[in-house]
Amino acid sequence: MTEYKNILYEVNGAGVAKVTLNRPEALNAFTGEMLLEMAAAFRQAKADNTVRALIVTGAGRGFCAGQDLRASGSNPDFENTLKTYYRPMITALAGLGKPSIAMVNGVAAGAGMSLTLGCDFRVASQNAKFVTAFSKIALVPDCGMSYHLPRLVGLGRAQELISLNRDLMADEAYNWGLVVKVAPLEELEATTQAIATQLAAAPTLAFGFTRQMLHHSFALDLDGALEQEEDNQAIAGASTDFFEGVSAFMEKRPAIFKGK
Ligand code: T3D
Repeated sequence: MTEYKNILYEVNGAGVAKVTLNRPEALNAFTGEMLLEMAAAFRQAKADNTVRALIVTGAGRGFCAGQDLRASGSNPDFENTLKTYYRPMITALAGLGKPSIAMVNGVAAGAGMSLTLGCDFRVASQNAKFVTAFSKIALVPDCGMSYHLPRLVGLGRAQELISLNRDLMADEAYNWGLVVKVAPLEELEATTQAIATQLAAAPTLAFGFTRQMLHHSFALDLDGALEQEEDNQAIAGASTDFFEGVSAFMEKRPAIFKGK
C-alpha cells in the first residue's frame, strides 16, 4: 500500500485500485493537501499498467462533505484554491483512461458530490445521499459539477438540485440513472468490487476512448461525431484487444483483454 497522509491507496489482485478518503472525523472533507494527494493517487493509478479500474470511497459514515469549511478560513482565495487544488484532482480523474467508480457509502456533499460525478459510475449504499450544498453557502457549483451534473441528469434536474439544495437519496438517484446500483451498506463493498472486477477485465483501452468521445459529443455536430468515431475506431481496431476479441468470438471462448 502506498503511503499518503489523508487518503489510503491500495491495489488488489484483480487490477482494481481503491482510493479511500481518510478523514472520517470531518466526514472526509477536503483540504488542499488531501486534494493534491488524490491527484497524485489518480496519476499513480493511470501510470500503473496492472491497474485496470479504480474505486473511490470514503472512510467512516460519509463519502465526503466537500471543502473543509473549518480549514478554508473566513476569507479564502477561491480562485487560487480551485486552480491549485481542485483542478489537478478532477482533471487527473478525467484523464485516468480507465473506468472509475464512486462507491458512495454515505453523504456526498459539495465538491464531494462533484467527485462522484467525475467518476464514470456511482454505486451507492441505501443510506447514501447527494447534496449539492453550494447554494446553501452562496457559492456556485465547482469541482466539475456545472459540467457533469447537467450531462448526467439533464438541465432541469441539475438546476433543481443546485438551486433548492435538497437531498437526493440513493433510490431516487438510481431512478434518475445517476447511480448504477444501490446496495445495503454491508453489501456495498462486495457489490462495487464485483462491478470493478468486471470492468477491469474489459477492453479498457477502448473504454478510455469511449469515455472521451461521449464527453466530447456534446460539443460536436453529427459530422464531428462521425469523424471522432472514425479516428478512434482506427486506433481501437489496431489494438491487441480487438484481435483477441475477434479470435475469442471465432473460437467460442471468453476473451482475455489486456487494455492495449
Ligand atoms: O475554497 C473553497 O472553499 C472552494 C471550494 C468549495 C468546494 C465545496 O465543496 S463548497 C461546499 C462545502 N460543503 C458544505 O457546505 C457541506 C456542509 N455540511 C453539510 O451540509 C452537512 O454536514 C452534511 C450534509 C454534509 C452532512 O450532514 P449530517 O447531518 O449527516 O452531519 P453534520 O452533523 O452536519 O456533520 C457532522 C460533522 O462534520 C459536524 O461536526 P461536529 O459538529 O460533529 O464537530 C460538522 O460540522 C462536520 N462537517 C460537515 N461538513 C463539513 C464539516 N466540517 C468541515 N467542513 C465541512 N464541509
